Amino acid sequence: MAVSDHVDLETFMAGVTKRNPGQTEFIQAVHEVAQDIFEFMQDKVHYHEAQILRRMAEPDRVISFRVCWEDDNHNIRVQRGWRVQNNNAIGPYKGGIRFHPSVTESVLKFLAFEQTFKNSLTGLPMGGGKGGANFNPRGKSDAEVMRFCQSFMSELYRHIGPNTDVPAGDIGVGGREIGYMFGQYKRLTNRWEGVLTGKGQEYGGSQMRPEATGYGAVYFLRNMLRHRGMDVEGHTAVISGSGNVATHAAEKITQLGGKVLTMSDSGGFIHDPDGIDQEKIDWIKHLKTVKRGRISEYSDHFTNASFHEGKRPWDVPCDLALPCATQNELNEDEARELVANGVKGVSEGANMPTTLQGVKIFHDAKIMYGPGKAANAGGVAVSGLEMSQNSERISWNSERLGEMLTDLMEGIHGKCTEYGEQEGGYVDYVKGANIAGFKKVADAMLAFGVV
Ligand code: NDP
Ligand code: 2IT
Repeated sequence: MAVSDHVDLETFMAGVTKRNPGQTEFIQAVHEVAQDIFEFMQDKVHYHEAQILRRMAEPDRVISFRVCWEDDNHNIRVQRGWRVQNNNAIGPYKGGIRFHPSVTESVLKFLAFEQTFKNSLTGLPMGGGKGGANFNPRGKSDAEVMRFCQSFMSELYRHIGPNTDVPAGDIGVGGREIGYMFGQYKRLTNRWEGVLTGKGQEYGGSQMRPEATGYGAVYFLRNMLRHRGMDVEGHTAVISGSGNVATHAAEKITQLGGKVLTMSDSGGFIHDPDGIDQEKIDWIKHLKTVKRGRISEYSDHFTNASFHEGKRPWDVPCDLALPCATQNELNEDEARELVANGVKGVSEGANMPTTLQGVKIFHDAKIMYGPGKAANAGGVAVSGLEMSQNSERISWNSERLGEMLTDLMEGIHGKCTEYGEQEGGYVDYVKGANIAGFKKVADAMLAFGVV
């Protein structure tokens, strides 16, 4: 069959849209990838014939289940849980679990799809998956969170395993939740095995895993800057979010001599013109993980800072921007504002935080823009190393893991430049990440025939 007989991008996307009605986030994520892959596949008839992209955009399976739990007032509560197993061509399904009221099947399908490319980019043998529930941990007691996690795992445990599917944390799922879920898995199966990553250090967790996503996003940013003869030192950074990724990104920016100006949560952002140094970052970590408070409390404590209720931080002038909260948190107008204020580099700690139109603004302005699937891959990469350590029944030290993380991020940057470097030296990191991530999975799928 001639290449010209195959569907074009528009027809392909019309099919995706028709088959996934109302799933806007999933359609957005597929669209972003398909734009680059259709260009890449133009002269590669075997990918078209094998319908590779169509198969990647159809999850291997979507498991949906009821999660019942009892709150502290003895009310029976019902949530919906999911695990989306997108693709296991190159390794067991791997990807986080998100507990947030905004979780839908569309959100988890987009995340599992993105994860497939991200995990491929790491070079480690991991397929793509994602899970979660529309459960809001905010304001819940530890006992309520424990009961929810146990109930969630009472169904999930049938679908996962160290060689099948290895979940980890994401929004609303940190060390506490992983502990409760691992405990329940172990109780149900009577097996101690590396079925989750992001575990505590006492029970098989890896050094550097808590830091890996945020640190990795800054290493990726540093790689982009160095590629253009610049560095992090002396630059100001605007960061959104105040969770695991945001606080560790802030920590690494500070360690490398940059100055962090903002952090946020869903209530608004704080702006500290003096810079958010290590002591203040430690204060935020305590606020968020121990007190489980709100970022607005920062400006009550550090009185030089201001709190901007209901706002996002993108109009604060900066050299570097790191969206580290959630999807579609940086739109076209905000991208334009960042460019107008002279932003040099954008590195996405979050998954798909910039809208498609926002990405276009960055590209048109030739801003260094590292998409989440490349920039935040350090987290899942160290998860992959946690799996290796669990299999070997050994623990590596943080120095070794820190070096491996910097090497992994450099490797991902190299793959992006290999496929994304344009005439004149500008690197289209989206294209580079999409093509490099696609190629490995696609070639594995070709090897398997029609399955
Ligand atoms: P956390 O739960 O630790 O923190 C999430 C942060 O984002 C909180 O400050 C939260 O504020 C904020 N946030 C969440 N949802 C929204 C929203 N709808 N609007 C505004 N703010 C919001 O999660 P992580 O730090 O782990 O995850 C942050 C991002 O990084 C996500 O996109 C995740 O997918 C991505 N990521 C995480 C990895 C990891 O290893 N943890 C790996 C790779 C990517 P609030 O408390 O008000 O909800
Ligand atoms: O989006 C992500 O890469 C994560 N939430 C981490 C996944 C993992 O398996 O560590």
